[in-house]
Amino acid sequence: MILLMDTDIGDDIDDALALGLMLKSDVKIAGITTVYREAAKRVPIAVRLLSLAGRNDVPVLAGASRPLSCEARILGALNYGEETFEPAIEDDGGDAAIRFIGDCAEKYGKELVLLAIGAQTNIASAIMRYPEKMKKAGRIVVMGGCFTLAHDEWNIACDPTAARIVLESGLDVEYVPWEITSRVCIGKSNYDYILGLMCDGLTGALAEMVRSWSKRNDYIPLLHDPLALMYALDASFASTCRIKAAVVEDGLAEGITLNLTDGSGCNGAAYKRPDARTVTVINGVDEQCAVEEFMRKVFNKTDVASSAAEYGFDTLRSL
Ligand SMILES: [Ca+2]
Repeated sequence: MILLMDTDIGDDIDDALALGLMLKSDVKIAGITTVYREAAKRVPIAVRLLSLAGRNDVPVLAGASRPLSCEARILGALNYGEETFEPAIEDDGGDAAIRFIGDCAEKYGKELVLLAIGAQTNIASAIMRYPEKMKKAGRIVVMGGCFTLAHDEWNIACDPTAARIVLESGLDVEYVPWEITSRVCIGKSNYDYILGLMCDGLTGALAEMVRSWSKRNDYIPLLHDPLALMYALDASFASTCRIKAAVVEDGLAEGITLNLTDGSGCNGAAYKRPDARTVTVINGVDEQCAVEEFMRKVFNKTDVASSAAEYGFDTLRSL
């Protein structure tokens, strides 16, 4: 397996945490591409974390800032990592990053796992521009979608057209959806532990980014993107099911992912969608196990002060 992470690092803190987890995991890394508004400004944040891990060999490319189908939802500053914004990276509209994704698919073939933890603009663009190369790729693991509620999950809603193109691509697409990831919270005691962590290197930089992010956000980090990485690394980490799914690209339900397994849409939408595709969706994970593994690997925290009760989770659920 060799991973290519496509990320909107710089908004929610979970991308930085996923990158930290990837750097502390024993996995080959093909490269990192950034996506969504201010894609070029996201690059130095990733470069800094790679550098602290001694991984200057990993290429980082600025992808597309503009979605295929709509305007970027937020304008203005990113949420953390300002100290890394200079020097500015040239913004080529994502051309080099999209070409890089296609080239990696050709070079690594089925070994390549594309980890899509932002809007899917770059990956959809690569599928459109380099269809023959992209057919050679292995899995596409997407953090995104919601298949039990009529909820326009962020990564899908930021570029519904891109999400539709990826879903309909015929490639091996697996979804780690919002209704599962949003229940994997690090918990108050782990959060306080990270906020108080003063150390050097990658771990210290991640703690500093969490502190910077925490000044603008009043909720405890959820491990959306790290969970997608954990599943990409070890599919036995979560239970899965196969469903028929579609993306609503426009109109009032724009950005909603439909579960059409029963023919009507069990997340409340009675759509007939000939464009539905059968995809793999995570439908259960041991949240406490995920949080503990994350804290151990990324923040070297071996004593587990948190409890399942603190997270407020049930354990498994089914679609
Ligand atoms: Ca993300």
